[in-house]
This record gives sequence, C-alpha cells and structure tokens, in this order.
Amino acid sequence: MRPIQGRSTDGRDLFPSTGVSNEHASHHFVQTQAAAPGAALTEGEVRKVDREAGRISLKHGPITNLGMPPMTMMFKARDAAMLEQLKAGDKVRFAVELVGGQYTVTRVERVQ
Ligand SMILES: [Cu+2]
Repeated sequence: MRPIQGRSTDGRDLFPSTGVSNEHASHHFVQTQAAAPGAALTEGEVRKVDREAGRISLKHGPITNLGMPPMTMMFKARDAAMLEQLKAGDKVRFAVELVGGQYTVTRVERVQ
C-alpha cells in the first residue's frame, strides 16, 4: 500500500490550501465544556406533566453536562412539588442530573 500524500507524482500540490491535513482530532476540543457538572441550565418546553408519578415530559435542547442531543423525553422530578406550577406548553429552563441511574430534573424555572 502506498501512503496517501498531498502531492501528485510530478510534485505539484494536490491540496494546496484546503487545510484538510492531519488536524482532524483537534476539532473535538472545541466542544469541551468547562462548566461544573449539573450546573448548566437547558432550554425546554413542557409536553406533559404527570404529577402523580412525579414525572415530566420535556422537549429539550442539548444537555451539555450529559452530552445529550435535543429530543423529547420523560424525566423524573427530584421533587414532585417542582411540577405544581407547570403545564404543557410552558417554556422552561431546567437542570438535569443522573440520579440513581435516572435522568432527574433537579431544578426547573419557567421562562416568560
Ligand atoms: Cu433527552
């Protein structure tokens, strides 16, 4: 096997100024977060509140401390009382942590 090189056989540069060299790995460092775990607030919208079960369904943006992409999913509320003021359609900011293997909303506040 011949190594892939940036030069053709007559010596000219095949990829003169694209910058597509061996810097690939460095891209990943751009996304590194320095925030304390569990501290970041995530934007979301309430889809459903189940006060009996102490659960809430949220359509959420990226959750940086958990590395989770945007989606709609069910969360456990750390305290069912947190859900009293909330209803479907509310815009919220919330914090999520993994507690006992469950994604748990540890803080939630309504956004006007
Ligand atoms: Cu999710």
